Amino acid sequence: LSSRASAILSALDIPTNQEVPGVYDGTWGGTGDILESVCPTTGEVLARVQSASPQELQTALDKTREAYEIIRSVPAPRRGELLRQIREALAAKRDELGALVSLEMGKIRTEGIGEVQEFVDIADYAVGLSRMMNGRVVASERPGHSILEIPNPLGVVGVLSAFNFPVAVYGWNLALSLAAGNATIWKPSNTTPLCSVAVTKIIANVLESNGLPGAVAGLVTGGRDVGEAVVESSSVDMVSFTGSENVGRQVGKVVQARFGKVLLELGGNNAAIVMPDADLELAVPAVFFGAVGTAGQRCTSTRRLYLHRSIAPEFLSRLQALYASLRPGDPLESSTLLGPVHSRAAVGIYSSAVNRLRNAGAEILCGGSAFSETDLVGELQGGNFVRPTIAVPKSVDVKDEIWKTETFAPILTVGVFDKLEEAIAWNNGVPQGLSSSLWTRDVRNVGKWIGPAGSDCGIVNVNVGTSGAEIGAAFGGNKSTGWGRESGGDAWKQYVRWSACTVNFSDEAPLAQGVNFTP
Ligand code: UN1
Repeated sequence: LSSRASAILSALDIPTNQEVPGVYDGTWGGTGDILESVCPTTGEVLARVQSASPQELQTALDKTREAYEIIRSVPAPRRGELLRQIREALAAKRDELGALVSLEMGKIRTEGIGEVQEFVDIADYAVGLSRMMNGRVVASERPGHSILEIPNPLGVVGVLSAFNFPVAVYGWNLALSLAAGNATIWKPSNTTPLCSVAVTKIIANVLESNGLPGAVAGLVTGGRDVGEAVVESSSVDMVSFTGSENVGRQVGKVVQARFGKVLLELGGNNAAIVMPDADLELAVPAVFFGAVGTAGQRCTSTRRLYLHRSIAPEFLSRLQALYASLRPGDPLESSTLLGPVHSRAAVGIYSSAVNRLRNAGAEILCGGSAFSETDLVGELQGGNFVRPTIAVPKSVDVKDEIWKTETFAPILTVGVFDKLEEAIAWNNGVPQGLSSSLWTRDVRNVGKWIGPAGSDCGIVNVNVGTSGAEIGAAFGGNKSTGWGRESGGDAWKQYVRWSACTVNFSDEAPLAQGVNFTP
């Protein structure tokens, strides 16, 4: 193992040069298939992770259920105290974990650390929430009666997370789920197992030192079969899935068929709209970050750019100047803005999307090809680097593949409009509905954009890019994005089972609606 990698793994107590146990249910194990964790920057194999066998998965599910029966009776503010300790433990390893995210996922250092910060933030939020997950008392129509709405714990929450946010998305789920009194079983992406092992170790330490079963926050690494088993298991009360629309559609069907609860965070095909009165000093860098940050691999990445005709040439020339400054680099170097895409497969997805644009007659303003080995120096030659691309198709037809498909790569597709209404129709005309962004200084445009005839996305920003949401508001999207909400806002309400309790304190037992049933 390179010294670069082994320093990062050692700092997080992950064994180097031997197989890494990838299953935790109170004890560590893993006798299933071996998952190779491959560094997207160099191609180096970072570790061989022992995933869950079918038998181990079953045991982990059983132990998670037992752990639920313990954690559900721990008072919510005590669960908040656990979250406070988890928050402290994560913050103490912020840089180390952030570096592991960069190493294994490929995002640049500041974003890797930012992702750990997102977990710290949601843990803070959940500490407060643990004293505020209030139900209510509803007025009864019957004398001497009270109606209580009580948020009780739900059970076992299965979290299936994607490679692109290997820490934060689990964090959003774990924090709310634990505050609500649930046990969680995590099936991370099979290409980022080390991040999940490192995070689980930190949380397990806190649970164990508080005398609680580690299976309150269990981990089962593995491939598709492990994910399917979690989704199909009737002992998983809610499945929270982040990933593609295709897999999400399957997950939704399977969980619905067994009447489980499901929370879906699927594709984004996010647009930024720039009006003639926008402050380009702000808008150009924001679009640059939205489209190129994380090498275009956020659900919230800016994929479509709709420019008003009057500012389009100036906007594009300023944006191209920023693109021209990009150099591929090691995401662990602080000067790097462009890291690799996560996998070889992602390079293929990028290349076919660029070809599709070319075949449709789009003008490629910059980028347009993956970096070949000869373009790269030293150990980066083994990495998955692609050139961020700006493409201008001949016209905008949001029913066309080139506009309506999410490509998880740094490709920005540009269209020119004359009227805001036209741009809003384009924004809304695709199947996905995650994030959207309007750039304007005219309050009348803002009113249109955030109102009933405005953006139909879950995230509707003004003078703020499509990506990089804070944890305080509910995060999620509509339509084929799956309608799920995670993180802040009212998202916690999905992690509980609501009990409507009518209690009679009186000496009479009247029926509702004045019904008389006396013989
Ligand atoms: C994702 O891409 O799956 O808003 C999550 C953002 C981040 C989270 C993205 N806070 O870009």
